[in-house]
Amino acid sequence: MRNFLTCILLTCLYQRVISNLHSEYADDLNCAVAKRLENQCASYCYQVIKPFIQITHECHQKDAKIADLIEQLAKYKAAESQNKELLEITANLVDIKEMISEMKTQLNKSHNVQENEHNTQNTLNSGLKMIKVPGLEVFPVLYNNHIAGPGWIVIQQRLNGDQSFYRDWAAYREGFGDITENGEFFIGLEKLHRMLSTNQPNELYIRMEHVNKIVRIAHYDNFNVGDEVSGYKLLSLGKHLGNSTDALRRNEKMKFTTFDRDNDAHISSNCAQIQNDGWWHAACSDSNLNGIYNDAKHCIYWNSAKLKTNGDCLTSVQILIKPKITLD
Ligand SMILES: [Ca+2]
Repeated sequence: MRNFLTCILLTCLYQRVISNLHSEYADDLNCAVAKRLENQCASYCYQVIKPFIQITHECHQKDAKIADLIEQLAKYKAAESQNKELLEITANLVDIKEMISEMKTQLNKSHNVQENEHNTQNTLNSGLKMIKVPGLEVFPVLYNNHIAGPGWIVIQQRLNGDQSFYRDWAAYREGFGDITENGEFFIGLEKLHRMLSTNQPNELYIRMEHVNKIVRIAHYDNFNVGDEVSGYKLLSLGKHLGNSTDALRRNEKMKFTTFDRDNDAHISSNCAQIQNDGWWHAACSDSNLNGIYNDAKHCIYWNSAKLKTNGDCLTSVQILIKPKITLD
């Protein structure tokens, strides 16, 4: 810029000198001298103005670039503004999602309270009721308040031999038979597992009537069964109560075995095939509540098969469960 101003100043000074020369000596100079001076002046001016012309061109280019940059900056600012709006919208969506999640939780709690109230009403009477447990659709269960008091659900019943209990794995998993007060049935291992999968322990109550009319009770205070992956393992029984022997203890921690699914501890045989049932066999069992009704060899019994006599065969069995009520 300093050079440019210097050039302008020199140009102006030169023009002034020439002008003075013209005014003072114009009459004395001839045309040739005037022409030469004019040419010299033009040449000199061009040399001085040339960089200015180049700088002017570069300035125009830079002005165009600056204009582009200003335009881009405006676009960036607009985009930044949009990003801020999107971030605010996203944050609002997260808040809304959390609110919906909280509302769902509250709704589920309310639903569970209503369900528990409904179930509590159900337990007051015997008979068939519909229940809902997590992971399964609604299904019927048989309540019985005559055998051991209110609130008990019958999970297995043998009364007359109408139903075969020598069934495969799928049948024991799903359940089978006639779920009525006078029917024979097994509720199914999957339903049993789900019903027992609560925050509180469950009791197991087995009522057994012998051929000689004697009634025995096997009562356990912490009955639990695992899922299918575990082989519906008999996880726990708890303390044994009642006037029977503790003939199920041997089966604790055992998986369920059917004639087509050998999960027992018998190395060379399938206990379900030996005893004609489906059960939590060890190698094998001291009980056979799913055995053949009124069969001389494989009748339904409780106690060691070696000690079994005809009087030990059972004419009826009811296996019941109920959530354990604690005073804690
Ligand atoms: Ca085996």
